[in-house]
Amino acid sequence: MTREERCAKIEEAIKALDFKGNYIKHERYGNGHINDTFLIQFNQDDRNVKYILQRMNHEIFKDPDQLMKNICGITEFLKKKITKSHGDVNRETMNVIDTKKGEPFYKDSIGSYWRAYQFIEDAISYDQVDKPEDFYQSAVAFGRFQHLLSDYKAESLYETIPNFHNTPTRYQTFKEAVKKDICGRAKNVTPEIEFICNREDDMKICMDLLNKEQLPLRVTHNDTKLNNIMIDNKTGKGICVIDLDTVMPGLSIFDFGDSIRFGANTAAEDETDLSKVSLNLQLFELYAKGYLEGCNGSLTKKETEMLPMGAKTMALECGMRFLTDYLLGDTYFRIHRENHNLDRCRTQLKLVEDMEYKWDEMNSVIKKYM
Ligand code: ADP
Ligand code: GN1
Ligand code: MG
Repeated sequence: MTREERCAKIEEAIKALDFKGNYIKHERYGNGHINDTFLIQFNQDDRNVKYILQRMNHEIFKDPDQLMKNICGITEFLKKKITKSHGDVNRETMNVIDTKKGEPFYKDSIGSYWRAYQFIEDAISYDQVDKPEDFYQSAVAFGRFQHLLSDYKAESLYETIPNFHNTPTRYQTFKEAVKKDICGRAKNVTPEIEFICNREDDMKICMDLLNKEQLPLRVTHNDTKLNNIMIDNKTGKGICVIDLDTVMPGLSIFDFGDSIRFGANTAAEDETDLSKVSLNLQLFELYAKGYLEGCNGSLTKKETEMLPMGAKTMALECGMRFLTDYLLGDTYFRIHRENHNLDRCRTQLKLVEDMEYKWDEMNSVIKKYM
């Protein structure tokens, strides 16, 4: 699609959605790997009002109707709780903007799906940890999110991506990608393939505990990267959990783990100098403290004990997903350079290696909070 064609589609979506005021401009926004995100500006009574407009990734999220039902259900539920505790419903949860016809999303003339949210002002989402305090506050906010949704009807949620964090299923998909090797890239990544295959047994541990009912199925976010939290500019608190596309039944230890693999890494997710990649144990502890505080006693003893395994499993799974996408020709995660998915895979596997090296220390940290 040319730039002009894309702009025309954005403008079609803007016309269909129930924004107030006069449209000024739009620009690409954020660093998400999945959706196309735009900042939209309007003039309302001489005030500049912003919205977030997203073209949902329909290749990945097959059923936008079910996805938006999940999001509307969750945000309405959160709004009731926030109102009860005298919070600000405009900033502490996402607010979906309906279309002029009252639908929560718009399907354009070429079959793309669009949805919009109120823009959360005076807050920022970080792509890496600059101040440990921000990471701690994100932990409290993700923990609180878990706690607030602990009485949400999990069975009412659609599985927006089936088997999203089913690590053994991901492993099967990975092995098929290696076997088919449709791009002829497997020969470049023999050590990475071997590293993953050597850890087949580790991948089953958390899902086995779920199947044996030793870990509870909860309503989880499933994509708890630091940049999916808005941090308030004034108070420094994690004000709002965003990117709700993958809220589904899942494991709390995976929400914990996904945050760790992203935020407690001493390097960026796509760092090419692997000597910079390691697990920062201080950040690991800070996040564990914040997450448990936010959960406010709602995690079981077993869940708490398994937090390190949640972190290792998420790093391993994510590394395997990046490598699968590299082998399949980079069709899932948005890439910005050649071998981007391979670079991302390598940081995750290096992180797994470092977690294995620091395994006893990780477990000792968690014991302090049990
Ligand atoms: P993706 O699924 O591609 O990661 P996100 O929903 O996380 O997309 O959005 C991408 C980025 O856009 C976020 O990291 C955040 O910076 C910004 N963003 C998303 N929603 C809002 C919002 N309601 N208010 C302010 N910024 C937002
Ligand atoms: C994607 O959408 P975003 O950028 O927040 C992905 C996550 C991965 C992450 C890796 C729906 O998250 O599962 O952990 O990239 N989201 C989806 O950075 O697949
Ligand atoms: Mg995101």
